[in-house]
Amino acid sequence: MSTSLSTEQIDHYREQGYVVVPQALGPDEIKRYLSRATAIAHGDYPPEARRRLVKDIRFAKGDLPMPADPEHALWKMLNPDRFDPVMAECLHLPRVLDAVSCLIGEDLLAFLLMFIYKPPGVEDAYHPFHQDGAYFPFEPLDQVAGVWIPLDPADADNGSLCVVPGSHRDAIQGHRAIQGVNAGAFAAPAEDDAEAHEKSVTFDLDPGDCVIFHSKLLHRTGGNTTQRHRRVITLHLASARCTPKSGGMSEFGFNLVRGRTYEGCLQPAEHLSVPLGGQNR
Ligand SMILES: O=C(O)CCC(=O)C(=O)O
Repeated sequence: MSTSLSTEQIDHYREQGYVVVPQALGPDEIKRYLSRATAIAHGDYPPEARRRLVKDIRFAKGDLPMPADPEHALWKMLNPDRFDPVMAECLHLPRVLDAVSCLIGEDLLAFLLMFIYKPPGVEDAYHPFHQDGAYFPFEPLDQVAGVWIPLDPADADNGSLCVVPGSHRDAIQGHRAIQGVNAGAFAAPAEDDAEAHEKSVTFDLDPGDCVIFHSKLLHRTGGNTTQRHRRVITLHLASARCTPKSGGMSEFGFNLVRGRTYEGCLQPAEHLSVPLGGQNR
């Protein structure tokens, strides 16, 4: 068992549904992933990866003029590990895996890596309250955690992560689409609940800090009222003891990143992520 989290941190996760791990990434790693993301945003990717670069809805629909810098128009890179070996390293960040293994066990499947932007100056680019577990057809959700790692200083003004402590004990709520919000960013009823907003906590984070949160925890991010970037790496991890509730698992592309698999449980998808250092660009 990894001992990277203290008993107090583990208890905090169990009670509140999240824990903050300061400086999970160092300055060199931050620089490496930021500069790689910038290169990708400026066109350094294979043609088949184009659909994985998703613009913020306001730029995609032409409601806002395209900024001079294409990186300022992006909402996210979806599973960049599937086309880029540098981004694929983010599935294996050692301090992140050490910490997550203290919470959901030593056998870990990583899935749904995203590099998410909050475009500078786009004040209404909010992502409403939701529970990630609403998207996941496997169980138990207590054995699934998300990680959110800003690579820029993140605060309430540029769209940092905001959570409702303790909400991971609630059931998964019905989620719905909201007009004007990025496609697929569904909202839980809590988005319209003043009490949920009052109870919520917004993190002030330094680059490289990591929030690990339970897959049922209600969370959201606000818009970016600043001209600063807010770029984050997000990743989800499931215990390899989780079992599928239905078919259609292949879209998740599980990667075994620690430990072993179990018969009848979630299985890694072969050859989805490019091998580390294994591709010429
Ligand atoms: O970083 C963001 O803006 C939102 C991330 C998030 O909550 C998600 O992708 O589920």
